[in-house]
Amino acid sequence: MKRLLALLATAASTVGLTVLAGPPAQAAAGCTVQYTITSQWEGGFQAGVKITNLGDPVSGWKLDFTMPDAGQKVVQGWNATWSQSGSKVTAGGVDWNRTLSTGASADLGFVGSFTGSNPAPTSFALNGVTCTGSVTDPPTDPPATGTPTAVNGQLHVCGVHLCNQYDRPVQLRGMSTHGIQWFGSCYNDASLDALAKDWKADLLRVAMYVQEDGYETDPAGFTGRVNSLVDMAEARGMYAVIDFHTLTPGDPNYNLDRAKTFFSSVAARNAQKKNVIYEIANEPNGVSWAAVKSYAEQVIPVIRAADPDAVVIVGTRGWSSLGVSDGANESEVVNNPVNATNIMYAFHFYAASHKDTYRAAVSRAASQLPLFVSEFGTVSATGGGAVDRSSSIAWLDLLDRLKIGYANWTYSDADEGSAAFKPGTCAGTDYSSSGVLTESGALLKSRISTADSFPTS
Ligand code: IDC
Repeated sequence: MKRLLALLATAASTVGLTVLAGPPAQAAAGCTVQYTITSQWEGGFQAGVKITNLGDPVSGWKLDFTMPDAGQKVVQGWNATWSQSGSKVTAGGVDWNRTLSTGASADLGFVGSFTGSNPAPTSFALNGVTCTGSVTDPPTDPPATGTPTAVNGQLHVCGVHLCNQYDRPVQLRGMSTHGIQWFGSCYNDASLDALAKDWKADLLRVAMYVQEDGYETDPAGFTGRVNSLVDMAEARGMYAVIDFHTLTPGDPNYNLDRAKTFFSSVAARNAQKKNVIYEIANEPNGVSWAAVKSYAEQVIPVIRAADPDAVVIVGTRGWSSLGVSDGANESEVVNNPVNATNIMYAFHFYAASHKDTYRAAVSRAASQLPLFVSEFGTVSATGGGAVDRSSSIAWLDLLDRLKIGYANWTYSDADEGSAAFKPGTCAGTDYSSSGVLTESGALLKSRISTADSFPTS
């Protein structure tokens, strides 16, 4: 129930929202509608609309709903006739789905554009009968056998490791998105297929910036976009790290209220899924460990209330360097850990900038703290410059040896050395050939695509 209320409170932000109507007497009428933003990019999006008829059979139907934001427009739809007048959208049944027996569904969808925010519509009417009522969890798709999530199931922290459903340590290897507010077009079915099948990645980190035109400008739209990427990773058997990408300002407490709102929503919505890991603050900087710990101890309970068993990653001081970039070290965390269980601490590095001192800190800390490298680059800390091959390889060898999971910055075509794809790649459809990879992308693909050896007993 708590979950339902949380979802209702953020209904406008929820994708995969299902609305139920109780059938009146006489001709039974009622419906559920599930509206899912399946992908979103700058100014555009794709939505799936699933109608289920709960009433008497119909031999023709019209679905009406209102776009919440004046700038939202249907551009082109499928599996229905689509029209829009002002903010009112009407979809009508076509030959192959005009007849809906009781319990039958029709799947339609459209490509849309938007100018301001892109919230999901909250109310739908089928043949004039409003579909209102309770909100239920979105369906969870069982992952294909043999995929990382199918083999490992729900993860948990065991000692200093991340463990799978057999309580055995696993190392997850994958990629981080770039800021989804800028590179949304890079995350689509083709690119995620390539990540799962060609790269054989175990995880996708979803970097949702909070500032820099990110979450704070459109909480509902970004929440929906993150949820849809969680679903896309789940469908391919990959874990999804939901990264609340705080960066500037460096004090995560600046975003404490936003974090509580965001995580209560995504944790409720994704509670039944086994593929979600929550990363509550990307890179605290210019702030004490005590302040970061205080933030964590306020945000983690919000997640636990909705999704009790998920692993949470806590950022560390000095841009998630365990304090090293601020002249401290891991002892400040070891001596004053976050008061919570089933958590890991983030360590981030950029191979051309962070070398032996940082590797020494990780080597020491790894026997005392559960660590997760939720972001690293092969280049300098600016995200640009040349790939430092020898430092990158030294780091990756160390992480493999210590069984520390990682996500590389970035699975994108940004015009900077850290991007895995050459500029322009995301405007096309090829994410698989070697010709689209940068030097960094080729190095990471070669490391990530080697066989996993996940223990199964
Ligand atoms: C960088 C991006 C760059 C963007 C900049 C500012 O690569 O395109 O202009 O952020 O938002 C981090 C951060 C990550 C940085 C990355 C490289 O988590 O957001 O991305 N980096 O500078 N920490 C260390 C390096």
